[in-house]
Amino acid sequence: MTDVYEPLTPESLPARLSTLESVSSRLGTDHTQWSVSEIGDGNLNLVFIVSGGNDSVIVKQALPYVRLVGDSWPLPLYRAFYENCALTRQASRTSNAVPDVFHFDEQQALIVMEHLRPHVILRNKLINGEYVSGLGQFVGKFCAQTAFRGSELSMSSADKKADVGVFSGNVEIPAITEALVFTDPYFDAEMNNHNPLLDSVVSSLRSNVELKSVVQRMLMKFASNTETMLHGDLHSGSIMSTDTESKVIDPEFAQYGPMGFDLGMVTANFLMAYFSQPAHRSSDLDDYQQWILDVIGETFSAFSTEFQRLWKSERTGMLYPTALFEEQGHDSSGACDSLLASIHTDAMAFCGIEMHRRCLSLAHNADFENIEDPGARAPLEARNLNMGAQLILQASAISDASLLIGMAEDFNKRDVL
Ligand code: SR1
Ligand code: MG
Repeated sequence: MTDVYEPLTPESLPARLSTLESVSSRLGTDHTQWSVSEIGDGNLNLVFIVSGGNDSVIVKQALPYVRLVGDSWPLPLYRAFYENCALTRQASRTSNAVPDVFHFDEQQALIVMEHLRPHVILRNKLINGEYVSGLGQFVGKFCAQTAFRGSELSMSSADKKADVGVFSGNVEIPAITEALVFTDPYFDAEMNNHNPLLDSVVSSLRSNVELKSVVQRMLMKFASNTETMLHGDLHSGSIMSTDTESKVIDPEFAQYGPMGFDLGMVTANFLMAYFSQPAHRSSDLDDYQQWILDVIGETFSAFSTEFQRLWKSERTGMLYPTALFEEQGHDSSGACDSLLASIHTDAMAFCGIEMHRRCLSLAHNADFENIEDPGARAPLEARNLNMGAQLILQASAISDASLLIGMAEDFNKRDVL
């Protein structure tokens, strides 16, 4: 492959990747027999499925700009390096939860990885009303394992600080989140868009100084608090599922940040799936919405259970050392519960912020956007926006998942517009 970065095309890909043993050993050595389709429907990258023989791989290549916007918004290719770092770390911190990486080419900003089959993007399953067994358990465990094992609860201080150093070179990707998630939703930023029927709700959110202050406080935590390596963009488009198995993909927004961030983001996406359901189905609406709420409950329960298990069995880092607790005959479970409570509070506020940005900022989600009639969409988005505000403003009062679920049920009945 040439040294100079060049975006792949379906036509150029087979010849350009033909010398990679990790690919030809799977697809066959005659690259003229491979077939390629570009399937990237995300906001940033090229993604190809390459098939040959009885096998297939995914080839993901970064573009030097934001695909969603075009070359007026340049974005460094080095983000592929961080995605590869994140995939490697997640693979070692979880079991069977992320795709295998077969090859990484830094120059070409390209990762060849396992083609997850027959998995599909979870967001599409949620829009279609499909059930995924074990989803909450999987997500909660993934968040707990990555949060715990990427922190100084588990890692040595030197290793963790060195890794924070590695990720500190990544500036532009966190800057996207800092702007699109935490800042733009709360003023009339250039790239924003929202349903005009929501004007009154949006104007009330944007004039709430207390709300903006809390969101900026959460941004400060996000930007300055290096508790653990985050996935950084854990929404239902970053999870692929069959009816019985799920995997997490796309960690290109990985950075060090607060432990409650991924948990809050993914919960927001479950809640948006929940609020958007009345426009996607009628006959089984109640059952399906209840299932989504059950998934949220299971996610939080699995997070706590796994975190507490790791606390007891893998607390080998600098923080809360056993020398200070167990070896003194002191029970540390209260310290663990108190840490879990503060993670939960952060997660509630991050959840509310993500619920806002997906209706107000640049990158909306299909749960709402697929509802073509703005008049049908607006009341559902308004429930979502108003619950988001309450989560941000009352984060510490929503001290367990049952309160969160009760709040969602309450907002789901409200006629806001
Ligand atoms: C310009 S990138 C917009 C969004 O896409 C990614 O998936 C992240 O969620 C980002 O905020
Ligand atoms: Mg993504």
